[in-house]
Amino acid sequence: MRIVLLGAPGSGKGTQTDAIIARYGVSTVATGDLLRAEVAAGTELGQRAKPYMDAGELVPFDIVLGMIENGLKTLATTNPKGFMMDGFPRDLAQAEALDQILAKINQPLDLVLFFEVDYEEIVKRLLGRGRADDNEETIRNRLRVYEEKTAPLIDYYNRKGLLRTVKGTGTIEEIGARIRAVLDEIA
Ligand code: B4P
Repeated sequence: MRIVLLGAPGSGKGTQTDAIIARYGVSTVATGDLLRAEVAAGTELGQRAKPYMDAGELVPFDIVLGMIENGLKTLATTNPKGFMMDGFPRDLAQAEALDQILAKINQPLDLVLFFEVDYEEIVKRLLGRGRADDNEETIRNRLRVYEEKTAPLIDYYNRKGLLRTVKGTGTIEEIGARIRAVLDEIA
């Protein structure tokens, strides 16, 4: 299974990944987690990424791509059960880069799972979480950036016939059941 989790920041992608990994045995790459690890370790890459993350902006393409390219190739070829991308791609340039990498290794995506959640619910969730980049101003900017750069991917993947939408509100278990209903079809 080769899938992408798509949705606004705070739509619950990260929350559902453990259950997906446990059920389907896929490997995962979460760009937000990788970036936060670089920041915490104080690497040069992390120092470059931090101001963008604190402002709720996308980290520049070269940083993200450099970070995931090798990981993605390894991931896509070493685990026969497949992979799940969380937080990547985030804009059209990243989506096209992902298509190219996967075409080169002949591992096309099976589907893109879109988490549909309205923005007021997201603001409530993220203010409750309290991560360093979860203050209201940064959250609102992340949603603006999402609307402008990431939301066009809904149409991009819909036109490719890959998009499957899951309602992302309700309990974590209810959402998990909706996800299983979609992913069991391709497992
Ligand atoms: P991410 O790490 O990807 O974003 P996130 O806010 O953690 O989103 P996620 O959807 O995973 O939310 P979660 O499950 O945790 O990105 C952070 C930053 O990294 C970006 O702003 C950007 O700067 C940078 N970045 C990352 N990838 C990049 C890329 N490819 N290119 C450039 N820059 C990139 O859920 C959020 C909260 O909701 C949690 O508190 C959770 O407990 C709660 N929640 C989840 N499900 C719920 C439910 N059903 N009901 C109630 N609460 C729920």
